[in-house]
Amino acid sequence: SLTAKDKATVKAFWAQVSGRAEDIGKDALGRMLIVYPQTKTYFAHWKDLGPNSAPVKKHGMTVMGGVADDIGGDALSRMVTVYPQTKTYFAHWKDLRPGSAPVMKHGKTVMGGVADAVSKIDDLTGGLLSLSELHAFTLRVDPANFKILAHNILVVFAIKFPKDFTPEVHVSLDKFLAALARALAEKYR
Ligand code: ZNH
Repeated sequence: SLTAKDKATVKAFWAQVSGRAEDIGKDALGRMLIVYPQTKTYFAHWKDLGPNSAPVKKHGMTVMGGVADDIGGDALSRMVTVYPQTKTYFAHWKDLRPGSAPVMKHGKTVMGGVADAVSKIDDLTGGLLSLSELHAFTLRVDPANFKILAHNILVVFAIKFPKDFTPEVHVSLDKFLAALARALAEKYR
């Protein structure tokens, strides 16, 4: 089960990867407005367009939040491609190719669920009961698929964050995603 050290490692990794995307977004937006002043016209309704102003930081975070969401889209794209049996659950979508709009959108939803789970790491079973209920009774997803998705999320982390995804982080995230899968499977029994 997840040790205190695993929990700390998962939280730190999460803070780093999500936080770093946001930092990059803030800096990039601040720079754009200075180096290409014509871009300011779109943001004329903001009171302060300085590189460290609140609206610039906030919108930079929004922009890069979208990039962080790509992790989920990439993981889901990979899952339906590498494990085609997982496609059956998404047969109602028109386009299941890697990177397609519905796949990327749902990847974002799933990563929202994972982010929520990080915040509930001390009580995953209790925290995710209604999501488990949804998967068990409404969506009827075979819980074996939770492991497959977890594997794909790990692969995408390894690709996107090769430096931060050390073997130690790998172990803790693997345990966390397994615990998340068990929590999602709770209502199946
Ligand atoms: Zn899931 C949905 C999460 C896994 C399938 N999901 C969903 C949602 C969420 C989630 C949040 C939304 C809900 C509402 O709406 O309310 N998932 C999740 C998570 C995980 C998962 C966190 C792990 C990690 N899923 C999964 C899998 C599968 C699935 C593995 C299969 C394969 N989901 C699903 C579906 C849905 C969902 C089918 C529905 C979609 C639509 O809408 O169409």
